[in-house]
Amino acid sequence: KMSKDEFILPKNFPKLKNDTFLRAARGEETEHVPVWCMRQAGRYLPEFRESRAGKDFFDTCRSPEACCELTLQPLRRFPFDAAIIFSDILVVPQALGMDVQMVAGKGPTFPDPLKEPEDLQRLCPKVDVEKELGYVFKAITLTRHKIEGKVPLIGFTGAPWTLMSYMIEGGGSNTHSKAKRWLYRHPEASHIMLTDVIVEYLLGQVAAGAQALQVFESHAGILGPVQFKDFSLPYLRDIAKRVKEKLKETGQDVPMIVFAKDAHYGLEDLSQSHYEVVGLDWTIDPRSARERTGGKVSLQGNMDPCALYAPKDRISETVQNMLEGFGTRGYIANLGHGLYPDMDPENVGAFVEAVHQHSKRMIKQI
Ligand code: 1CP
Repeated sequence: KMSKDEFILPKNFPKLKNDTFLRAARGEETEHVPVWCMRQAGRYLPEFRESRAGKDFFDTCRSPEACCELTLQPLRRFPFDAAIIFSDILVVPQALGMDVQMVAGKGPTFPDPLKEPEDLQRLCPKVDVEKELGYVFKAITLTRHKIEGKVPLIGFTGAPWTLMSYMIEGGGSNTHSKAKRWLYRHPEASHIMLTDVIVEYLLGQVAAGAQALQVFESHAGILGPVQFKDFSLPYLRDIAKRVKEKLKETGQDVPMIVFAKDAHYGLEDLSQSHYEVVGLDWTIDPRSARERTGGKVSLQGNMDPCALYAPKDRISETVQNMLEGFGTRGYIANLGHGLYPDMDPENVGAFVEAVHQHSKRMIKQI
């Protein structure tokens, strides 16, 4: 039995028992298609709502024990093939010195967002990532111990454009017109230096025990192809390239996933951007995604989350079609975006089971 102190050191981790997710990320053979869900640790689970009740969201993010418990909850219910650490992309703007609060019924809110390029001077020019985000690293280390090698643990970050858009917009938005106004009015002040912090943050997560990394460019879709090429793609590439180079120096190899939501036009480019896996939203047809990425990467996604509102037999049918579209090799099943709070956990279970059952059968027949 380990003492409490040993759980905080990123060494002597339990041996990984199910590496299906990691093999699929690298395009290797598997016995079944691995599956996990974005927002699998979330409000659709009653035990999640109970754990979170009455507690501030970012206080929860700062507690390694709470993050560990929330990360493990979905694994107790469903045979997911990966876990994602409970945290949020907005801890990075906080580390840069911005105030971010989670307002009930409204979502993340920046009381004092960036309004003009002068405001960039408010951002901390040289973030001490270990000091500001060390609590995430501690959560990862503790969780990697407590997960007992059941499945790999995924670390994550928001991409520069998505983070910048929140920092300007001040919260969620339908039009993102404040953030886009900034891009059109101040293109020269739109290349704000988030990449260094993000690279260091991802490397810190790996050092702490993360076994894969996902970069969320959740607001890619509101950019057109031209702005995507200017303000998103170069940073996505730079991040993966720099993280990979650094890891290589120490002989480490951690698969990276890029999820640029609604970025149809960027699919070819994304498949040549140093990521092993490209995550897809549900508006992309699996077969055409395969054609356009030409076997260069593994694919992840992309069932419409709302398909989980259907009865279980229809979920199973939808999964079957999705598997036939993607094929079973170099594929990680997931939703095209996160689970919603009103979803029935039983249907999430049906989704996971359908992926495993259908894919096992399909792989045996090959
Ligand atoms: O109190 C609560 O529980 C609030 C709901 C919630 C949760 C469960 C928020 C607020 N964040 C999270 C956790 C979270 N966020 C995780 C870990 C859990 C898991 O995935 O299993 C992850 C990976 C994120 C990442 C995240 N946060 C993204 C990228 C993914 C995506 O959805 O595109 C984004 C955009 C955010 C911002 C955010 N945090 C929370 C909300 C409601 C939002 C979206 C706000 C908006 O734009 O309207």
